[in-house]
Amino acid sequence: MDNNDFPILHQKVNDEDLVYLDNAATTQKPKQVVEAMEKFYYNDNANVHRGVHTLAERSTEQFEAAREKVRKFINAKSNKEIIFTKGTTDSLNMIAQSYGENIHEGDEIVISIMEHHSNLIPWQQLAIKKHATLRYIGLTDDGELDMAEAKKLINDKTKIVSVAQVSNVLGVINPVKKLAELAHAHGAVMVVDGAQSAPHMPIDVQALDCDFFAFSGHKMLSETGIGVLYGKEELLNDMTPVEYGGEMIEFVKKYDTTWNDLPWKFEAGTPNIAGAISLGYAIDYLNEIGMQKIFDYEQQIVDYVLPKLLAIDDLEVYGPTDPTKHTAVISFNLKGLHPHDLATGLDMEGVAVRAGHHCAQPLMTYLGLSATARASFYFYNTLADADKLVEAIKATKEFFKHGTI
Ligand code: C6P
Repeated sequence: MDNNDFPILHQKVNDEDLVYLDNAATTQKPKQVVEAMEKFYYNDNANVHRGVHTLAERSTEQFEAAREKVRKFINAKSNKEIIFTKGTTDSLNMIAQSYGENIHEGDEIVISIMEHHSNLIPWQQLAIKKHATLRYIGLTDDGELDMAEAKKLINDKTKIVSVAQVSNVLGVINPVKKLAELAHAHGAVMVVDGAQSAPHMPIDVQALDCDFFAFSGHKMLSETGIGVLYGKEELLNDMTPVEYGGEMIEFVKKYDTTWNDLPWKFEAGTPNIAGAISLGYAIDYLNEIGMQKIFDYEQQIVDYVLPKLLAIDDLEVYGPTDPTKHTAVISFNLKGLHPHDLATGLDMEGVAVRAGHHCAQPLMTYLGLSATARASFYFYNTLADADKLVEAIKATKEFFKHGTI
């Protein structure tokens, strides 16, 4: 696929052509999104929902049009179900704090051991506060979610199940639709952390039948500081806001306040207007290519690169070994080398990967690791980038063995 819309990718780093493989952390932004932002700021910028002047109307129109684009992108029923947030972290915290009011002593919350801290700490802290129990679904030997264990753990005491659709470490796709069925059979709600799935595959929240879905704009071509919380209208209607201020009110009296309609009830203060509009343009860009096409293309990269990585002596690759079960987020370690040294070695070759615990420390502990290196691809990466990754790992291995490349 074409990467000519991404000027940042066409540069040298450490005298090598840049190969950007840190897309799970954040993606690059195409000219179309950056230029649309420039156009918005140069022509239309004003606060939303407040003014009656022309710029305020233009700004509000574009902001609400972006909401409609998001609605279509995830196939929500209504715009009332699309709340703009700061990102996945903000969305998940909002659910835990607001829907969390329904949790009482003795209730259970089920998550998985592969969760990002953003989909773990909010539930852990809620469980502590409410004297509820937090339970973890473990992994199979092949690094997949252990559905047999999930079936045992989810029971009538379970009130919330919250799992990532794609792991940011193992790259595995989790069967969130099946988990939603299990959750609903026991009267629990299903929360999906879509941070690593929404940018890479078609999302249909009605088909998944999840109750809440969270994702971030910056992992799908848009700006930082903008994200989405989808929630079923009937649930959001019954929930109380966790942030108070402008925008989210209907009427404020001295000693009482009534809330605005959905979705604004959950959008206190001036929102990230340009961010939301930028997300709308990012969605236009992704739709132009097609989400299924993006998913299929990235799977081709996995089919190509995963066996090559698995074939490198002393390289330990985590997550499923079957490429059909692995998305283009691939974590690995070179035996005897700290992942930070590996990532630094790769950077010397122009290959940008992330190294660390990837905000998934309980998973690291579970796997007996302190950290991994991680390559994560997007549609603008190529098979040549995959080759460069493999060559750079081999070169780094040689360098640390012999002190020379
Ligand atoms: N993971 C990564 O390099 P925010 O930071 O709010 O946009 O997204 C949080 C988040 C939640 N869930 C999953 C599965 C994620 O991968 C992330 C972000 C980045 O893996 C930054 S730690």
